[in-house]
Amino acid sequence: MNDYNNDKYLVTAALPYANGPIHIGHLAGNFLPADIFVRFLRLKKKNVIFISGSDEHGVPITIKARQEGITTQNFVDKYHKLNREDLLNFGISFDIFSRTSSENHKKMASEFFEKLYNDGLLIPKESEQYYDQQEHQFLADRYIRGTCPKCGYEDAYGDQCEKCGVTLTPNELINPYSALSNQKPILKTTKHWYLPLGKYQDWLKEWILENHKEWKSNVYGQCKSWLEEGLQDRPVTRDLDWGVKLPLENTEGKVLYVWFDAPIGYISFTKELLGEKYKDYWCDKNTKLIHFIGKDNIVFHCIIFPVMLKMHEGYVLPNNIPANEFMNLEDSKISTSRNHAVWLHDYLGQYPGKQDVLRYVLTVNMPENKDSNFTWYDFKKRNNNELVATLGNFINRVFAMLQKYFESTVPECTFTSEDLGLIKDVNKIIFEIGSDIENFHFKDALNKFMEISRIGNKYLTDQEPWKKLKTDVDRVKAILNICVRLVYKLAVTGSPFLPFTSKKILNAFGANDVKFDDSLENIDFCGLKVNSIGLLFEKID
Ligand code: B3M
Ligand code: ZN
Repeated sequence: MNDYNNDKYLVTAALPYANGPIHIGHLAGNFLPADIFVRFLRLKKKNVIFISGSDEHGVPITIKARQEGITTQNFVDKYHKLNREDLLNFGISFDIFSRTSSENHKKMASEFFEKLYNDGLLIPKESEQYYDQQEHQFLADRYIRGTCPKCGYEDAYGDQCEKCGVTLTPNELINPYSALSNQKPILKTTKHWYLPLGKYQDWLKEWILENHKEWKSNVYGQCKSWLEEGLQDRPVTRDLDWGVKLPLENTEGKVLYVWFDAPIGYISFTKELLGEKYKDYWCDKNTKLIHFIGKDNIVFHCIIFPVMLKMHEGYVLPNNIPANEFMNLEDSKISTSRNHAVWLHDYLGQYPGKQDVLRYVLTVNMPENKDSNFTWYDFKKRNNNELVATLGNFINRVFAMLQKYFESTVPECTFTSEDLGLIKDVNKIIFEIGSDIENFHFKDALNKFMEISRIGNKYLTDQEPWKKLKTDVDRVKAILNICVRLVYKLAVTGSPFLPFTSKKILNAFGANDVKFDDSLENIDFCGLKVNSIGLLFEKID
């Protein structure tokens, strides 16, 4: 057997923070591309698993829980449940969607840290950091406010002044105060463990800049500029009481930094899914590890996590990290705090059963190479002109004629050379759709998919079967036979994008085990009586 047959895909979607509901930006940037890719691989009968879950640690979660007046655990329980349901409702076909507050995860993250520690790879350093005496806790940079040394703005953050944009460190602020208690913080010595990123700089340069030139240009470009600027060592522990406790003596009140434990979630969730067989994926060089993420996560997935994996040894490194840019809403940035977002559960409340419409519009506008924009105007227009008038129209026309002329039974026929030409053209398009998806060009793939329904509509219009019923019924048989094949292929090829619609169509054929690669001339439904499908899409005003 050659290597190709041993290929295994381990696909991950970035773990959403369990601190608010999921919106269209999460779907368009992260979950949809991952889901389309995975569904495609399954159609190609590849060995693939799809992993994600909630990211439940980090300072912001503790602050928000406090604001809501509930325990941090109750807070993440609430959003984990909600987000999981929302994503499953939209057909995101995870093999597992777990969570980082689980004991399984904490154990693996803690052992991961322990191994690096025992191998002497982490660097301990003492430093002075701001401490809030009233709240009894060290303050993350974002929670220290004060006067900007550059422009005098009084409410600058410890990491950046929002007014003049300068980047800061907390001790540069004049008159610092705690955002938790409004009190003046004191400086206190604390010890943390650092990842020696600088030591891996040359290795990273070779691994990414030399060996992964095929990565998307937005990803490659960001890595290049990080690597050219030079990497600083990064602390992977924090003073906090929420997170994965350190497996070391006398470290009470310290936990792993959220960005250290979260990516280990990809491994721990795989283990939760497969038991010891998780090693078949994580520890086998034939595995293609692919991380779907948004652009703000590039450095963590392309630089920090690979360094962690390399230091740990025994695990595969990511093969590709096809990060997306951001999706805006009505021309301005999606913002949870300003409530400027389309939340998935709100959408389903307003448009029940219309998951595929949103999946379609988000994919057509996917921020693959630059930021993109979602508008309700475009949503309605695409629904009405593309899903209803083009795709739905073709499929419903074919089913209606089949019922009217042949009692819903697919007729036997012989093809003309023109028919065979059409079959050849469509096979070519389907092949291209496959390679577009393999190369993460989801928008192109979806546009080509729609092209098939345009071809189908045009074929019907040109052939006018309704005029030939009395004079040349054999011809009508051939036309409908071809159209039925097209409908079936649309259902198969479209299933990664529009899984709900595709399922309705495939049910009409009684088909369940479908393959991407069946070519049009080989699928033959002669004599099959198809069930009715109902209306696939409806106009939205
Ligand atoms: N939770 C950040 C985010 O949602 C973070 C991703 C973790 S992936 C390991 O943007
Ligand atoms: Zn300033």
